[in-house]
Amino acid sequence: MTVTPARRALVIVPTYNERENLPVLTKALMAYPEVRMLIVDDQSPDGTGALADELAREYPDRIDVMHRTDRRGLGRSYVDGIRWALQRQTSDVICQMDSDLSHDPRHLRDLIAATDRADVVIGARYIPGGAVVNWPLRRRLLSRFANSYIRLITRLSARDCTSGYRCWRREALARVPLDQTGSDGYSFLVEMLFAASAAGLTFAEVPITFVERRQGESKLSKAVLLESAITPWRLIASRRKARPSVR
Ligand SMILES: Nc1nc2c(ncn2[C@@H]2O[C@H](COP(=O)(O)OP(=O)(O)OP(=O)(O)O)[C@@H](O)[C@H]2O)c(=O)[nH]1
Ligand SMILES: [Mg+2]
Repeated sequence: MTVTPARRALVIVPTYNERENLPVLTKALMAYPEVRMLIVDDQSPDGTGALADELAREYPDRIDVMHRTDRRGLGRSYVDGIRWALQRQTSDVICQMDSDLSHDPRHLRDLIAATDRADVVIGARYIPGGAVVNWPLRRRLLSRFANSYIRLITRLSARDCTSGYRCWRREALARVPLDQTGSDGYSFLVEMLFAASAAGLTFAEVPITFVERRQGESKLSKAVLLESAITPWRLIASRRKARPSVR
C-alpha cells in the first residue's frame, strides 16, 4: 500500500524552449498524487507553451499554465508564478524546479518531507550524498567557486545557494519580499535566499544528484555570469543601507 503524504505541493516549473523535456518531467511529477504543477512559459519559440496547454488538458485540475508576455526571464517567471501560487489555497508547500530534467523528480518527496523541519528546503549538490553528473570540469569548478564566493560575501548558511530545486512552506514563502528582487538567472536564486534569510526563515538541505540536460539548449549567458559576480556585493550593500550600523 502506498501512503500519500498529507502535504499538497505545487511545483512551479519555468520553461523556455523545453519541448523535449517537459512531457517527460510532467509524466514523472504526475505520478505523485499530491503534486500539482504550474508551468510558466515565456513564449518559447519552439512551441513549449502550446505543448504545456496540451499537458494541462491531459491532467485536468492538476496542471495550470501561465503564458507570460512581459520581458522574459527566469527570475521574473518565478516571481509571477509564486504570486499566482500564494493567491490560491491549493498547496501547503510551493516548490521550484528546472524543466530540463536536471532536477530529478525522485528527490521531490524528500524535499517536501523536510519542510517539517525548515521553512525552505534546498535540493543540494554540495553536501554529503549530493552529486553532479555530466558536467565538464570547467562548469563544476565554476559552480563550486560561485558558491564559495557567494557564501563568503553574503554569509548565507546554505552550502548550495545556486540550486534551483527548492521547496518552501507556503506561509514562510509569503514572508519573503519578492517585489524587491531585481536580478535574473542564478542571481535571482541567490537573491531569493538572501531575502529569505533576512526575513528570518530557516533553511535545510537535502542531497540531490544533479544531471546535466541532455536535450535543448542552455540559457547560461555571459551576462548571467557577470550579474552573478556582482549580485552578492549588491545584496550586502542593500542590507547595510537598510540597517545603518550603530557605533
Ligand atoms: N520561463 C522562463 N524559463 C526560463 C528562462 N530561462 C531559462 N528558463 C528555464 O529555467 C530552467 C533553468 O535554465 P537552464 O537553461 O537549464 O539553465 P542552466 O541549468 O543554468 O543551464 P544548463 O546547464 O544548460 O541546463 C530551465 O527549466 C529553463 O527552461 C526564461 O527566460 N523564462
Ligand atoms: Mg539546466
